[in-house]
Order: sequence, then structure tokens, then C-alpha cells
Amino acid sequence: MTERDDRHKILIVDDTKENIDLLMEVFREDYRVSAATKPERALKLARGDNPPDIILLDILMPEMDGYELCAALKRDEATKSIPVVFVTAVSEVMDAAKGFSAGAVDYITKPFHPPVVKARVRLHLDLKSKYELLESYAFIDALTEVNNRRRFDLVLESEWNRARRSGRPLSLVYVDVDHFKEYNDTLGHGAGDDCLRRLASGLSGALHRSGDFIARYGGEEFMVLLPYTSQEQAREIASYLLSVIDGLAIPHPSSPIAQHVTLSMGVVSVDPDANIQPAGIIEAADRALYAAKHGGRNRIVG
Ligand code: GH3
Ligand code: MG
Ligand code: MG
Ligand code: MG
Repeated sequence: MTERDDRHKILIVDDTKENIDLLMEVFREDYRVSAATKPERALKLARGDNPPDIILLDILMPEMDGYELCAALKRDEATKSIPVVFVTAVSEVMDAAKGFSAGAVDYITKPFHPPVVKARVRLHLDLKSKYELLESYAFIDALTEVNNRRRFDLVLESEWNRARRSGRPLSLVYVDVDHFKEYNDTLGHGAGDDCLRRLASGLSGALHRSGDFIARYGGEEFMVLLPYTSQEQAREIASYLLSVIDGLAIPHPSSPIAQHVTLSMGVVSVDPDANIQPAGIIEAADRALYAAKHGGRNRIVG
């Protein structure tokens, strides 16, 4: 039988076995503790599938000193958010300053007082989880709980860069609810909000491939970003999305075109060698959406 162990993980990096044992003794009871005596090994563990939540780092080590290791961790996107605390016998004030400028969050000198070291590690872990919570709030749309526009802008930029590096096309579907003003006018703003929530969850639930990304872009507008996807595939996915929302059959008594809520979509697919900026990709999708609206709504153009 295996029990789930959700205790925080601490990585101790020190070239001296006795120092590792000392810290192990302090943390063993409340944390999952691992240790590395070589910086290379520490980097490997930090970049691995099961990275530590915090790193306690020695300064004087033969191959690469603690400052260098800390700076290397902070340079790497995969490890930069792991807090690093120096625990060292080097007690010059200047060394502490050097530790902070290498990216450490704290600097503890030996000999240390175990309850204080424990309290400081706890503090940094708490700060880290609060920061992650705030970060997630900053990127989620409060009404629909899908990604918000701020997140979309960042993801579009990074996916476009990735598309160019990989030489594969990137597709974007601009989604707009048809006659939504009438929906609100007839059923009320509260029902309108509910409708947007149902649409968001219907659309995001219908995206199955990892990497496909949905955001609420504006009032009743959504963006679906499809990496590594050709125009033809994107059109197929868009028509599947349309059919899923059709299946929800959300009543829209005042719609001039149907008895239920419908969507219009503008699809654009960009070649990786196209000379275009992210804003240009959105404009192209917007033009296709405009054509879908003028073509009678409840349809896909692109
Ligand atoms: P079209 O088919 O041309 O897209 O017509 P439309 O009525 O959907 O377009 P229009 O842009 O005129 O109206 C959009 C409406 O969406 C108006 C606005 O009140 C409503 N809306 C935007 N954000 C929200 C929201 O958060 N909640 C609710 N309930 N309604 C919203
Ligand atoms: Mg040492
Ligand atoms: Mg609109
Ligand atoms: Mg609309």
C-alpha cells in the first residue's frame, strides 16, 4: 500500500556530509528531504520531474560555488521560482549581499538555531504558495473561470514564437456570441452571465488536445488558440465547437436567427514564416469573424 505524501520537499546542497546530516535532523520529521553533495546533481534534481519546493544551499563547494549554482537556478525558467536559502558558515555581511544578488530569498549563518531555521523555511514556503495563488487569480476570468485576456496575450506571444521555432502553423479561432444584447434584454443580465459560464465550460470541455487554449477575450468573446494546427484542422475543431454549443441548446427566445444561443467564429491559420505580429493574427481572425457575422451568423469563416 502506498500513502500519498504531500509534505513539502526540501533539497539540501552541501559538499560536507556532516552539514547535510545536521539539517536533515532539523527537517526530517515535517518535510521530505533529499540531499546533493555536488552542484551538478542539485541542478539535475531541481530540473527533474519531482522538483523541490525550496533549496538550502551551501556556499563553499569545490566544483561550483553556491552563488554560481544559485544564479544558474535563477536563469533557468524551469527552476527560477524555487526559493533558495543560503545556509553557510561564511559570516561576512558582504557575502550575504552577494547571496541576495544571486537571487536567494534568505541567508542563514552557521551555527544556526534550529527553530529559527525551521521558521524561516516555513515563511518562504508560505510566501511562495501565496504568490502562486495570486498569480493564478491574475490570469483567470472571474465570471467564467477560463483564462483571461492578460493570459491570452502572453500565451499568444509565446505560442507564436514557438510556432516560428518549430516551423509549424498556429491557428486562432475568434468566437463571438450572436445577438447577445437581445439575450440580455429579454432574459436579464444574470441569465446572460449564466449563459457565458455555460458557453465557456462547453467550449473548454470540448478541447481535447494538450496545448489547445481558451480565454475569454472580452464581454461575449472568446479566443481559442490551437498550436501546431493547420487551417483545415482548425476549421474542423471550430465546427466541432459549434456543434457542441448547438447541443447545449441554450434557449434564446429573442434571437432573430434561431431558438437557441448560436456562435460566429473567425478562423485564421498562420504559417510559421509569415511576417506578422500577434496583433496582426488577432486582426486577421477578427476580419474572418466580421465576415461570419455579415454572412448571417451561426457560422465559421476562415
Ligand atoms: P452580434 O451578433 O453582432 O455579435 O450581436 P451582439 O448583440 O452579440 O453584439 P453587441 O456587441 O452589440 O453586444 C454584446 C453584448 O454582450 C452587449 C453586452 O451587454 C453583453 N455583455 C458583454 N459582457 C457581458 C457580461 O459579462 N455579462 C452579460 N450578461 N452580458 C455581457
Ligand atoms: Mg561547503
Ligand atoms: Mg462582441
Ligand atoms: Mg456578439
